[in-house]
This record gives sequence, C-alpha cells and structure tokens, in this order.
Amino acid sequence: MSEGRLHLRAISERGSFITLEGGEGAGKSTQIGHLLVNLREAGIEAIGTREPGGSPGAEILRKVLLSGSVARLGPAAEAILFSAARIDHIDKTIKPALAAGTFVVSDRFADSTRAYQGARGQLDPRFLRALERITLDDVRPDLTLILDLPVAEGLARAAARRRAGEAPDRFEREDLPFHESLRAAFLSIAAAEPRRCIVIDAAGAEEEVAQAIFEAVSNRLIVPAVVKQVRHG
Ligand code: Z5A
Repeated sequence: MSEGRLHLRAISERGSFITLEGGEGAGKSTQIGHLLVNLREAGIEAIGTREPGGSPGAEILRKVLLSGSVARLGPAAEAILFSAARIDHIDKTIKPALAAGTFVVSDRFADSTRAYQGARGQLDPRFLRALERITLDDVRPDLTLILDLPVAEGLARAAARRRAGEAPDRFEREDLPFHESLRAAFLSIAAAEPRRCIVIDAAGAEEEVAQAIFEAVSNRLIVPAVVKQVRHG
C-alpha cells in the first residue's frame, strides 16, 4: 500500500462484511466489480465472493440448487440446502478473511433466503429466523446494499445477459408475481433494519450506481473508522 492511503486494518483487527442483495438483473455482480476497485484504490484490502457458492464445497451445492432439482422437495428443504452452502462459505471464506482484517463483499447472503424461499409466505418466518440463527452464528453483515429496480427492467437485463441458447435458471423461470414479491421482501427487510441496510436505486447508469454505492460504504463504514482512528491517535 502506498503512503497516504487508509490503513483500516490498524483500526480494527476484523474486516467489514458487506452484502449486495436484490432481484434478478439488479446489477449486483457488475457493482461488486466497481466496489472492489474503489475499496482497493482507497487502500482497503477486499475480496469479492458470492452465494450460493463462495467456497469449494458451497460451489458444488450451487450447481444442485440452481439446477432446480431441490425445488421439488419444497421451500423448507431448499432453504436448508442454501443454509448448508452458507455454513461452508462462512467457515472457509468469510470468517478467515474478516479475521485477517480484509473487507468481504458478497453477492447475496442470508437476506436472499428470507426473500426467495420466504416469498409469498411459503415458510413460517420463525423457521427462517431459527435457520439463520443456527447458520450465521455471529457472522452478520455490517452493511447490506439492496439494489432496487423495477422487476420488468431487471428481468430484461437478465435475459439480455443470457448467452444465445442458454436456458433461464430455476429462479429466472418463476412468474412475474414471484419477482414482485421478491422486490417487496427486500424493501421490507431494508425498512425493518435501517441501521444495516441501505436501498440503492439500481435503475441509473452503471457509473452512477457505482458512485452511490461507494458513497454509502464510505459514509457507513470508512469515514467512521477513519474518525475513530484520528480520535485514538
Ligand atoms: N438464491 C436463493 O433462492 N436463496 C438464497 O439463499 C441465495 C440465492 C443465496 C443465484 O443466481 C440464485 O439463487 C438467485 C437467487 C437464488 N436467483 N436467480 N436467478 P445467480 O448467482 O446465478 O444470479 P443472481 O444473483 O440472481 O444474479 P442476477 O440477478 O442474475 O444478476 P446481477 O448480478 O444482479 O446483475 P449483473 O449480472 O451485474 O447485471 C445483469 C445485466 O445487466 C448484465 O448484462 C449487466 O451488464 C447489465 N447491467 C448491470 N448494471 C446495469 C446498469 N446500471 N444499466 C444497464 N445495464 C446494467
């Protein structure tokens, strides 16, 4: 790291955990690329990861989950398998990186289980809360950015991105009311947990959204850490 850059590891032994959430085609993967560049330019060590997946074991489960074969077993079984993948992701990737003082930026995390498997009231919220408690232990996001976009726009983006001849996956095949219920679920998570979540308007141009995201990360995580560093000499 060059001189004059921030050295946030000096402030806290633990890195910060940021998650990006939202419906189909909201631009999460694109924005994680921008955020990692911006964090690294600010001198902050950061890694990008994703769910389902993010560790060798969880990537194996990703293939099964996105094939749709678990959907036949019902939303409870699906939620349990997403959580099993999450346990491996936390243990093998997230916890070690945070312990090393690295920022971790994940494309989806536990809010996706709440929104997707809990969509349309398919699961008792008490079941989802219990599953989250068992799975996450103490690994909770410091900041969640909810990328919000009209459903039709997100689906059009996802369809345009698909390669010729490539079939939509298990979730892209769901109907419009399902995707509308997802959008509502993410917005209600943000409303219920305003200290953790920030809603980002994802309909703007890529660069505008990237700027809004970096401002949010700076205001919530970086500036307070720098102020703390200055105060403590
Ligand atoms: N799932 C679940 O059910 N339960 C769980 O607990 C978890 C996940 C963790 C993972 O799929 C699926 O698993 C997911 C939920 C479910 N559902 N699906 N499908 P995935 O990992 O394959 O995909 P995804 O997470 O759903 O990603 P996405 O929504 O399809 O895409 P995105 O990452 O949000 O967007 P993108 O790839 O960055 O951008 C999409 C396209 O839009 C692309 O061509 C970009 O160039 C373009 N784009 C991006 N930004 C813009 C702007 N600002 N303007 C115009 N165009 C843009």
